[in-house]
Formats: sequence, C-alpha cells, structure tokens
Amino acid sequence: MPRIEFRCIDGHTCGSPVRLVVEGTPDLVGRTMADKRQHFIKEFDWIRKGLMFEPRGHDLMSGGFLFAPADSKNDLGILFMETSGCLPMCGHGTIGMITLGIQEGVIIPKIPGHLTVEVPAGILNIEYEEKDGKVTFVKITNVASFLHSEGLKVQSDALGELTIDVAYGGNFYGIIDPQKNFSGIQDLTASQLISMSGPIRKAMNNNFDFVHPEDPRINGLSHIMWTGDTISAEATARNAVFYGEKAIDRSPCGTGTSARMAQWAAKGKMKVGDEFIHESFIGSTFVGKVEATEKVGELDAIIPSIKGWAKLTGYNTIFIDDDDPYAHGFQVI
Ligand code: PYC
Repeated sequence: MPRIEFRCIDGHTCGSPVRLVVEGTPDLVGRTMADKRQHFIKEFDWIRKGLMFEPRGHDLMSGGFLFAPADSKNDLGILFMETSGCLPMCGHGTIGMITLGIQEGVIIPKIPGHLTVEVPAGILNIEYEEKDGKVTFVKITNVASFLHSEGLKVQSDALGELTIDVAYGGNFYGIIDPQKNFSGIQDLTASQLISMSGPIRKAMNNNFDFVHPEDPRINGLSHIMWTGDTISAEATARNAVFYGEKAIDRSPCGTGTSARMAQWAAKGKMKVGDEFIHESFIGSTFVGKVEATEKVGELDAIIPSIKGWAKLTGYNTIFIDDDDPYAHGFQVI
C-alpha cells in the first residue's frame, strides 16, 4: 500500500485527547452511522490502530471522522474511534470534535449555535457558544440512558466481592460505588484502578449479558466507572472511568456521566431538571442534567445532557506507510 496521509486537528476535552481526522477519511458503506461503524470495524480497523495506538497515538488516544448525515435535516454524522475500538457514542469526543470542527471551519452549522448530529448510538442535539473565534462550551443532549442492572456480584482478586450496577449512557458502564471492600477513588492511584479494572470487566462480561434493548449491535460492558469523594466542594460527584487496556479518562466522561445520572434517577436520587457536576480523576468537570424521561424497551430511561469545553492543541499530518513495521501501531500492556 502506498503511504496514506491523514490530516488531523488535535485537541483535548477537559484533559482527554481528541484527534479529529479531516482528510484521509475512508469511504464507508451504509446509510446510518451504525451501519458505517460496522463497515469501518470490518475493513478499516487498521486506520484506528494506526492513528490511536503507539507510536502515533498512546493508551488514551481517541478521535473520529465526520460524515455527511443520512438525513439531510441533520448537520453531520460522527464515527468515533479510540484505543478500545469504535464506541457507539463518546461524550468527550463529541465535545472535542464539535469545538475543533467549528473553530477551524470544518463544520458549518445550518443554524449557528445548534447542531443535530448522527452517531452510531442515535441522534444528538447540540448547542454551543462561540466567542471571539473560540467555542466556549458544547452542550450535548445525549441518547436515552438507563440503569440496566443493579447489584451484580463479582469477585475481584485484589478487593474481594464487589457489588456493581450497570448503566447505559451511549456505552455500558459497570459502576463501582464505595462499599465494604472499596472505600472510594480518593484512596487509590490511577495505576491501582487500572490493574483492578481489566479482570473485573472480564468477569462481568463472562457472567452477565449487556445488550441494548433496541439495538443488539450495541453490546458488552466496555467501561468500568469507579466513584468516590469529590475534590471540589462544588462538584456533585467524582469518577474515574477505565477503558481500553490502560486508560483512566482524564475528562469526566460524557457517556459515563449520562450512565451515572440514569443510575441516580432510577434510584430516586435525581429527577427531571436536576443538575449534576461530575468531576474527573484530574478534577475537570462536566455539567450534567436530567432533561426528560423516556422508555427504552421496557426500561425507564432518562434523556441526559452534558456540557463541557475543549481546546485546540495543534495540527498533525500523520502518515501510515506499510514500509514501517509499526504502520498499524502497537500497545504495550
Ligand atoms: O466521554 O463518553 C466519553 C468517553 C468514553 C470513553 C472516554 N470518554
């Protein structure tokens, strides 16, 4: 294969990296973003590995591509990629790619300040503010989010028995709240959380099934959310989301925040109109809100929103050339 060039705009959302690919996007078959995601996973996963893994990326890298929408009423479609695969939805990725795309003139909204975006998990309604050429915030009204299962028991070699709720906010999250064998993230390092999370995720997927009631293509528990005391008195809650093989999200995690608000709403701890300031492991925050309630299949669900900011860090023209033994990247686990 000849050398392939990808022109990227790099940035971060509340500390978590985002790489928006603006040239080199593959032609994908399929009407919806969910269909296009299937084609990308089958034929183009080498692009994800090349752009996300070392030596062009790193354990936390994430990003995506922009597409024309299937429905011309909408503004655009987004395909997400990261070290763990192609997520149905990524909150920090959306906030980042919208910020970079608007600031750099790559995304032209039909109505300034508003966007309707197709993602593999559904449709997002987005509001953003632009001042002096910079996007100051992006607020996403996310896909319907719900508590999938409560009180699942799993054995951790490191901690002993854990009780875990599973909620969906665009991805499935195993939420580990403080309990007898886990005092909270304030007492652990990121490395300790990483080393415990992989085996817990594996045990959860071996013992239980997690399938979206309306789209079986969305399945499997991909993320583990550990919770604990906040750093700032203003925050409602804090979390550390594990994904991929070695990543703890630096942002407060948009789909994770949605999943956690769905968990809280199902337990009667939040209602429509309530706000939720979610703090990341590094202390950055998203503002979440329960916008409405809905049903997903038989399950009670909420429509959550998440609001956050992102920054441009630079331009990056990346080559994937088959004469490089590491053309398609590698991970050191
Ligand atoms: O913000 O939704 C999110 C996310 C998922 C994985 C990392 N960040």
